[in-house]
Amino acid sequence: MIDTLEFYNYLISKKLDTFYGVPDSLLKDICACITKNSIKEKHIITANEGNAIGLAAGKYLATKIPAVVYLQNSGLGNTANPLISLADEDVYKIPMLLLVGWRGEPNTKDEPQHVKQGKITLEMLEVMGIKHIILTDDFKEQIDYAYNYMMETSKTIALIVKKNTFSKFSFEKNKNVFSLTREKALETILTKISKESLIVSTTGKTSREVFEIREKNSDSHERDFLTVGSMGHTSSIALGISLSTNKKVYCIDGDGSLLMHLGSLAITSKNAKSNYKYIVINNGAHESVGGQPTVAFDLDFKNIFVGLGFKHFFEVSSTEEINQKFDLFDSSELAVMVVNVKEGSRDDLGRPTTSPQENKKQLMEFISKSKVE
Ligand SMILES: Cc1ncc(C[n+]2csc(CCOP(=O)(O)OP(=O)(O)O)c2C)c(N)n1
Repeated sequence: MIDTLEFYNYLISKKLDTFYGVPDSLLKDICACITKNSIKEKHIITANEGNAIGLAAGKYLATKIPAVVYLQNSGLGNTANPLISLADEDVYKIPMLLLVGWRGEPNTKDEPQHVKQGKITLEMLEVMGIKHIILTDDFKEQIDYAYNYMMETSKTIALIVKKNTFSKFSFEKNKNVFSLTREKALETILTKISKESLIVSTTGKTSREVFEIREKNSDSHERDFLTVGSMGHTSSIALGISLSTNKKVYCIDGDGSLLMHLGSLAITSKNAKSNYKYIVINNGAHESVGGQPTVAFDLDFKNIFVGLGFKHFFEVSSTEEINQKFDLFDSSELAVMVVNVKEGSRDDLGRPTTSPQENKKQLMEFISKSKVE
């Protein structure tokens, strides 16, 4: 196991002191260490992983020093375009050090959405012409090697991080002012949604909680689409469904997920019918992967949503407010409800026990069954 602070300090000693990225559960401790020790200008938690590659390119152009870009391997797809068409040796040839959390590593147990990505992670990097090193306790030699490689070749290199690579590192999170939990908010919202309607919930613990609330209430899962992977695309999946059914479709997004592909919401507002309902559970954090902050609490969501073309905006922070405002939200066209919650979740929160394909089958049967009726 690598001492997290020692790893961080070694990077700093090589002048690799600028960090951009999207947090990952396998990188939780190193992300916490970076957040605690880096000044604002040297660490930016980005909207998506491509955003981080762009920043790293800019940093190199201005300083000749590569930046460190951290990401879960799920985010490799988001990096592919700027890595291939910007940083690649056939284009601008801009080096950066990637720190990639290896979810779904072959022969380890992981969730279904990580299995394929885990299998093809090294291959994807190879196809993109990116050398990779599996990070081990010999991290100092590995960082030396990566540093010299970047300096000599001006190419990008990746350090691959397996599960349990870094030692525990905790940081004092900025507590937000809200007292409602995400699970309680979801529980309240779910009671308000008719049994004829559909739910598309976002990546991470939100979908896990939706699943568990259904189990607790002995409800079926046939009305829910759990977006276990493809972070940031929940609103688009919901839009796609809503355009082809008359049922109401409630998208339950997270702040990190909504920020990841914010532009999609402009397309949503222009194309959604009155059956599309958008709910954001806002805890100002990437809570599912360690609680690193997003910029959500610094934003003016009302103006953002109105500017994007949504017609009605509701903001709530308690179960009472959800109960008071839900009916109006529900009957208003192109409406958004932002639900402010505190961070955190139950320690014993489970995971869906049905597979993604079972979930898909049930949902599709539910949609088609009710079309005939
Ligand atoms: C493309 C991509 N990048 C990173 C991740 C890792 N990841 C899973 S959930 C999550 C945080 C989601 O944050 P938010 O939408 O605010 O929901 P919260 O966890 O706070 O409820 C992240 C970063 C991922 N699954 N996919």
